[in-house]
Amino acid sequence: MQKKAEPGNTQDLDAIIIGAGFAGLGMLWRLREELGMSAQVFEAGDDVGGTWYWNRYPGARCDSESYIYCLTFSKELLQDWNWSGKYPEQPEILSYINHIADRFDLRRNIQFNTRVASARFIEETNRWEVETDQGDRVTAQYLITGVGCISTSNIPEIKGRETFEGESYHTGAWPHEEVDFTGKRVGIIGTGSSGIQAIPVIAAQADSLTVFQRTPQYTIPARHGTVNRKFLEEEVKPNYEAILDKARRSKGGAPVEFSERLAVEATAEERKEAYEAGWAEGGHKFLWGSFKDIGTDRRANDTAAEFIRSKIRETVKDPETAEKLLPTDHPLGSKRALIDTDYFETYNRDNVELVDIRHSPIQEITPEGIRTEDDEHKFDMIVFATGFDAMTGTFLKMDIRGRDNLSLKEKWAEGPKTYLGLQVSGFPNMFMITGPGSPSVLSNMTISIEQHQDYIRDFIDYMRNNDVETAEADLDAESAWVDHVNKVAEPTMYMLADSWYLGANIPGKPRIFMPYAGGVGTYREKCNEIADNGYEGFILSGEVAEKVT
Ligand code: N01
Repeated sequence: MQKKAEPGNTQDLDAIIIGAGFAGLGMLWRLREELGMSAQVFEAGDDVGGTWYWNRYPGARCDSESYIYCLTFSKELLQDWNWSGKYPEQPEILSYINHIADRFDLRRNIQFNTRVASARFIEETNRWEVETDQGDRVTAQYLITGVGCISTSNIPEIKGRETFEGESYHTGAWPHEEVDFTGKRVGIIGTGSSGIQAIPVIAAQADSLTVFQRTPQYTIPARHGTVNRKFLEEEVKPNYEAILDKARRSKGGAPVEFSERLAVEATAEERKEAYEAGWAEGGHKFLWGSFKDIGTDRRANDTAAEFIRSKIRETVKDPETAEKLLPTDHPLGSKRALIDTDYFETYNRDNVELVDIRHSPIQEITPEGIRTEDDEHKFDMIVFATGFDAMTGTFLKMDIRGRDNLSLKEKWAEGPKTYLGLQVSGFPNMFMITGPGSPSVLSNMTISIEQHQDYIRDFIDYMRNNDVETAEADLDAESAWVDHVNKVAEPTMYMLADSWYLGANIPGKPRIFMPYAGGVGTYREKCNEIADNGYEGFILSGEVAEKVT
């Protein structure tokens, strides 16, 4: 019988899972309950939650609507759980994840406060040997990563950073105790998804807030509020299966109908009407509900971008501040699409100042604050909303080695190479939940996570039923997939901005578009077709690729 999860483990298991967020928890349940396997989860935090355990900054919430941001493996859970907000807020998502862990008795196979330090594929036994920072040494046939795509926070190397004498926080590693901004002078660096959520909330509490902005953003009002109970009870719950089916076949993992109209064919009045309606309704519908060519035709994109700039000018009272907030150097949607609550309105507050660090770069952090080329700003607190070493950072912090002792770091030296974002050639029986090369961060994450969990479960089940000991991405299939991922991204707006999708936020990181931009529906079909063809592109049972780099 599998022992209870405790430090110092030396067990031999069927599977080791890294991470106890949505990905690791759903995987554990499937392997344990559906395949009857022994599985152990290692989790660095002291509780479940993953992304939602670490990202506790003020204003944190998900911008997939709550009714579709959920795990669906239990029909009862789907029916029982009641979200309170239109968009799920971080504390409620964390309660939801805790509820899942308790309801399905998942904690007994999770060892908390434990980081995987290394994972090595032992060719003699075809097993993975995993060592943790708590002295565990565990082996398993399968290694499954549920480490999240945006989980290694990035604090830029700014001169003097260590000298600051006040409090400082990164949004992605927020303390569990409440951070009180009352009466404080706060500086915040970064205006991505995290920054634009945190800024209005901090501004409402702090004595003063100074925002250091490098790239102005397009953001659309979320129009967040309480959930529409009638919609939930009468339209969603009785029809959950059909709604989920639509989400799974869609482009972004949400059950929505994209507009069929082209902005380039519409009149100026028609465009204005559509954009005004999208702005008033709020959320990402502004993009998918207005015109279908915003993401593909720069001329169409320019019309939507100009509309947002007009809204910024209209909202922000001080023309100089408004001008600094106008995004002009990248198309709409080329960085992560943003939705907000009172973001631009916040710049009308007397206690908020915007510093454009493109024109007055940060020179250093001093014991008392931040010095830019033009000014010295004194703070009690600095908040880094400066993002993550996304998609690959967390993998590369661990020493993962496949055949011939090849490290993942060497294998990915020029950027991540995967087959379907699920496997890496030379790393047999290692499966990644939402790895680079899958739609992951370009989709509603729970839909993508569960697609991978189901796929990995079915793959392992197939292996067990067919006496397959190892499954490993074929190098040619992997190269073809990497080429395909690049080709699909090439004509999109994503290639026209310096974003974390391209690794552009981390100095020295290879500039490669990491997620798959073909859409979750297309991707799912491709994965299913591969499974139907006997897991085409995977080498099954012992046949070994000659070259793995
Ligand atoms: O990080 P980001 P994030 N000096 O990388 C700036 C998900 N998420 O934590 O744009 C000065 O987007 C950087 O400037 P620039 C979501 O997928 C989802 O906000 O690179 N500034 C940018 O303004 C999201 O995309 C949700 O020029 C520096 C900011 O810091 C992802 O997480 C909520 C700098 C970083 O923005 C990451 O979002 C939150 C430097 N050296 C997060 N380095 C929801 O679902 C970076 N910046 C709602």
